[in-house]
Amino acid sequence: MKTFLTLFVFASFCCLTAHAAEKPNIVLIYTDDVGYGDVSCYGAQGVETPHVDRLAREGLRFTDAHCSAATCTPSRFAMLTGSYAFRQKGTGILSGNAGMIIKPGVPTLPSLLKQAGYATGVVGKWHLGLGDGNANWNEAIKPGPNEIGFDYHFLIPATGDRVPCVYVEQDRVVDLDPADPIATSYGKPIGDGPFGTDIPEQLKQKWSHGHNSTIVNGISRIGFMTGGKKARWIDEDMADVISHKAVSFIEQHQDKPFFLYFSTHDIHVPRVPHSRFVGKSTMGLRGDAIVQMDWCVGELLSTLDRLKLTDNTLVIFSSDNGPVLDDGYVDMANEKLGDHKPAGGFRGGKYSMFEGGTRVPFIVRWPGHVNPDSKSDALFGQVDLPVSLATLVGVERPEHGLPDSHDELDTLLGEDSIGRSHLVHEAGSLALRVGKWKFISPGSTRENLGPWDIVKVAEPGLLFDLAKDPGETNNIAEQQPEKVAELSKQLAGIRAP
Ligand code: NG6
Ligand code: CA
Repeated sequence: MKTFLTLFVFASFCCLTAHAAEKPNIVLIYTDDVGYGDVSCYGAQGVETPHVDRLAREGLRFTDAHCSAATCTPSRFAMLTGSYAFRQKGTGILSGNAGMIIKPGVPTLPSLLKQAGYATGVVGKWHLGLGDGNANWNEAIKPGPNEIGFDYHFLIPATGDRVPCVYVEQDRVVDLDPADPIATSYGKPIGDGPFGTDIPEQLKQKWSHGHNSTIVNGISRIGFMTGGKKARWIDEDMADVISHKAVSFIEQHQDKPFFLYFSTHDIHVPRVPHSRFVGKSTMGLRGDAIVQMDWCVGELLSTLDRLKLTDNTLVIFSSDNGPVLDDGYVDMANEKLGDHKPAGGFRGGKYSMFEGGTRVPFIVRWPGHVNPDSKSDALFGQVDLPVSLATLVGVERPEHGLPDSHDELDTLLGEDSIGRSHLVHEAGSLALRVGKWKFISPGSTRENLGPWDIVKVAEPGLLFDLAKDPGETNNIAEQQPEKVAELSKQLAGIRAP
């Protein structure tokens, strides 16, 4: 009996300590349009990213991890809901006045962590819509992040290049003067102008395609807005503003487990870094924006160090889609590229079904739990984060929701070198990865990094053996009709509700 009791006490103690260790703080750093090759630890040329490199040196660097889609909105939707975006209509790139596409009540990454007692916050780019589809920017804008599991938010509502160019904190536009109300339009022009179309030569940064409507801070945007003059952001200060908010969130919640989803504006267009970063790369503004993004990472890491939270914080670094060069502004991204390979040598980038569209940097640091300076070639999808992190913190997968999120906690921590057996990539149509095989379904996709060429994908689709041909240069669909049929059938099965 005594031995049994001793064993019981010992076992309870072990469980308790193990349990405590399973509730690290979680900081998810999600960058925008950062390609596989855009940070030094993945081979960048012409720019240095010491803070991201520190994460890799102290953690696990994935070589085959993917965002869900080759654009922002569907990738973020999948990462937060554990559901591929193709399952829900209206999850493509959203306008700045779209309603929120994650329905309150659906289990999400933050709602699962909240169940485990986490304080949850999102700071930075949102682009999942706000309000009911007819947002009044002059009142509380609901539903928003707080209705789907976040306790706190400070947001760039859509993107840096879309109106409204204001921050939203806890459902309200920051610094809004009620005497100067905000209106937005994505159809008919509103406001007196001049617009980007009228005075392209007088703009701080000229537009190359789209982005020619309301001018804010000397830069014309997608969409029209009036009012909110005092509330409008200054692009050059954006990295400082959001890093400061993220640091405050960490400081305020240092005594309990917290989850911070820090979503940078960098390196999305318009690329207008603060003057202290200008010229800090050899690649012009796109490279300088990478330096600024890395600085933001450094701000968070040094805050964790200062508060002695580094050892008990799981940090994840990744990106929402592959790289792009000319994405609508004349910022010389192509001209100043030099030898740098934004997609790390993979084919395509943002908007593409080829690997460059979704294969992104993905780094996990958790001292004492993830081996430092290690590498994983396992197949991992960001769509797995909700269920994997729920498992980590001891929350069971709910009965409904998260249909595509697998428990890949062991992969995330570097214990499983294979990872997912299959993974879907979205970019208009769909692609399927199964082991070394990559099948791209018929449709069309983009080639190059802007300006683009369109590649028509004829029946029965494209097939690549990524083990032999990581650059997807040799389509072997004709030589392997059975494999194509098998993968096409498997994709149809996944696609079915
Ligand atoms: C495109 C924009 C592009 C970018 C993208 C969204 C034009 C011509 N292009 O429609 O600049 O804003 O949408 O990027 O307007 S994402 O990273 O948020 O998905
Ligand atoms: Ca993006």
